[in-house]
Formats: sequence, C-alpha cells, structure tokens
Amino acid sequence: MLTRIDHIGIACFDLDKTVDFYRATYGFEVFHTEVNEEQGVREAMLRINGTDDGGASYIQLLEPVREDSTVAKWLDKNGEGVHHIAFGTADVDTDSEEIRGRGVRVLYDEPRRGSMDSRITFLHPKDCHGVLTELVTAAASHTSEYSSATTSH
Ligand code: MC0
Repeated sequence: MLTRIDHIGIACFDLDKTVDFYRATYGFEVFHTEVNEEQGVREAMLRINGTDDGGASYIQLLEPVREDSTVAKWLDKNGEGVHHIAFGTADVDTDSEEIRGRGVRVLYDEPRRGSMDSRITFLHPKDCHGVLTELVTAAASHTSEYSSATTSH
C-alpha cells in the first residue's frame, strides 16, 4: 500500500547552487547527500517532515554525474524542474508487482538501491499520465530512526 509522498525529485544543473536556493528561500537543510553511480546522479535529500508510517518526506535534488544518465538526458530536453515523484510503501516488491498486473510498465524486474539504502523501482511516465513515478521502501535504519524520534516526544 502506498502511504505517503516519499520525495519529489528535482533535476538541476548545479546541485550546490540549488541547495543554497532551497536553504536561503525556504530554510530547508540537507539531511543526506550521496552519489548513486548506477543512476548517474549526485543528490541531496532535504527532509521536509516525518510521516506516521515511520518514513519521511523529502525534496530530492538531482545533478547528473554522467552525460548518458537519464537525468542529463532529461535536463537537455526540458531544462531544470520536477523530474519525478516518489510514493513510499512498506513493501515495494508487492506493490510494484500489483501495479505491473494492472498494465503499468514497471522499469525494473527487481527493486534497485536508492537513496539512503532504500529499495526503489520506477513506473514508465507514458503509463502514468506523463509523470515518472518511483516507488520507495525506506531502509529499516531510517524508519527506526524516525520511529524512535517520534516515540520520545
Ligand atoms: C522521459 N520522459 C519523461 C521523463 N523522462 N516524462 C516525464 N518525466 C520524466 N522524468 C518521456 C520523454 O519525454 C519521452 O516522451 C519518453 O518519456 C521517452 O523518454 P526518452 O527521453 O526517450 O528516454 P528513455 O526512453 O531512454 O528513458 C525514459 C525512462 C528513463 C523513463 C525509461 O528516464 C528511466 O529509466 N528512468 C528511471 C530512472 C531515473 O530516472 N533515474 C534518475 C533518478 P516523448 O513524448 O518525447 O516520446 S535516480 C533516483 O531518483 C534515486 C537515486 C532515488 O530516488 O533514490
């Protein structure tokens, strides 16, 4: 079951400058950064809020690290902007198979590694009314980190 917005992915040309914009304009701070070589991106996760299923919601800023990455290709065509949305689920395997059974193309046979050791897959934008859609199961460590933070309040 999809229970939350995990993140909104925003493609940018210059990650550091874009992070500066989000910090100066909205006061959002970077929660996590990494390079995902498989996906060809350098990314910053700006944590917006925790959610009651133990996950969280983020803005994900994405800068390509290779000319042949999907984000580089998308930036060439569209310029900067919203690249995808991601829904959070406790079970990306089951949900992606159910959605595949409804006739939507799921891009990976098995979920792959996403930000912060999450497990991710994507749905083809042409089957989702023009929106590249990602499904995410957060790593258990991040889920428990949030749970313990909320139970202490
Ligand atoms: C492409 N299209 C999109 C789109 N990307 N539409 C909406 N949003 C997007 N982001 C459209 C194109 O405009 C085109 O439409 C058609 O889809 C085919 O696109 P293409 O430019 O020819 O590119 P393809 O077919 O080679 O690849 C598109 C595809 C690819 C969605 C399969 O981008 C993909 O595999 N994406 C999933 C992986 C990904 O995006 N990784 C980066 C984020 P027309 O009408 O012109 O035919 S990694 C990430 O986010 C991780 C780190 C995480 O969250 O943890």
